[in-house]
Amino acid sequence: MAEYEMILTEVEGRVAIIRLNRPKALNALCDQLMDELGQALRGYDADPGIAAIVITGSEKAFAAGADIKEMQGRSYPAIYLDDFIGKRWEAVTYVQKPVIAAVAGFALGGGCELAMMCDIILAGDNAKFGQPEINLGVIPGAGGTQRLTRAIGKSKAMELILTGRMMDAAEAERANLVARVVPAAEVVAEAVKLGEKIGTLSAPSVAIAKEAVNRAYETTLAEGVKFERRLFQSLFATADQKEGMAAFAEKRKARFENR
Ligand code: CO8
Repeated sequence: MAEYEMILTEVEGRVAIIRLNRPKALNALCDQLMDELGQALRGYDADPGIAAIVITGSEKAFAAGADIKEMQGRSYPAIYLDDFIGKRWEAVTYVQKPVIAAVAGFALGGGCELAMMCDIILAGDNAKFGQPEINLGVIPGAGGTQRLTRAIGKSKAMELILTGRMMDAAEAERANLVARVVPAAEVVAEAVKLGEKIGTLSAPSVAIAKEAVNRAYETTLAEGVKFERRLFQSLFATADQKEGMAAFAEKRKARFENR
């Protein structure tokens, strides 16, 4: 197992938990932390013993954004030419397995953007989401203007992004940014439970379902529906489809073998 300084990793059953761990900086997402996160994600994605990945922070902060102090002095040519900065932030979007963000406390700026790159957001009841970059003389730079707008709609996204206002967990649930709100102390356990539930199902179906849902963001309805139909048809090549449907007909629990 790799040695990390800014994240903690553990495995519960078939669920990997990656905990962002820079408590003194409210988990500000500096380059090293994002590199370690990417490395851990790639490792768990390739590990057949892992069914789902949970990303979390502390009870005070999921992450208070990109590291402002690290960014502060960068020049335009330097930040433009270092395209790796952008690539480093995209690691979550390349993971095939389900990634669940368990958010307690602040999820601001890049922290909110990181949560939105995950497949499901579970919020602790103390969670606060926002894109406060406008207060720093910039705008969101890791997908916030795009993913927040798709998640909660234009008017509310504009209000949050143009003013930097934070939204609490209840408002985030009403706005459909998060799947569910649970007590903050239980958010990781709930996310693990969710990951374990997904882990009992057929891994090819889960990965393909994730791919199909994500396609909804990228294409027209007609193309998306066609894409879904092809993926649906392709699942009839799996043993898990035969097992799943036989188990239903025989009134027993399916035993998926992920093939
Ligand atoms: N970066 C660096 N340090 C931070 C950050 C941050 N984003 N957030 C908090 N810290 C540090 C503080 O400087 C402080 O450090 P120190 O003790 O050394 O002074 C420590 O964490 C604790 O913070 P506070 O004392 O401020 O704690 P409070 O409880 O008073 O306030 C807040 C909590 C409201 C969360 C406050 O810390 C805050 O406003 N933080 C900044 C939030 C913010 O503006 N986030 C957006 C950052 S910009 C961004 O995310 C752009 C992403 C684009 C990425 C593009 C890549 C291609």
